[in-house]
Amino acid sequence: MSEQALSNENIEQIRQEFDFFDKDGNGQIDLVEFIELLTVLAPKTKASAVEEAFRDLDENGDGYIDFEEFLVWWQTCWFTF
Ligand SMILES: [Ca+2]
Ligand SMILES: [Ca+2]
Repeated sequence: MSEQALSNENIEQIRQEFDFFDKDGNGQIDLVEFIELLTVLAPKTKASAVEEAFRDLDENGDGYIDFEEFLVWWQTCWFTF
């Protein structure tokens, strides 16, 4: 997807973050896991904003964030919170 913008090391690092927040290890971050993630990354984020961000992230609308969706978000959006 955006491999030219990220080195393999960066992707590896993001993968580790993803795995860390994917508590049950099913390869997807659900809303509960996402809330925990945001609580760490952006403690002041409001619950309503978290849910909105989750919907933004979940591009294919299946109710889970997979690694591809996470990667896009990591590069573009998370620091705007
Ligand atoms: Ca999970
Ligand atoms: Ca999804």
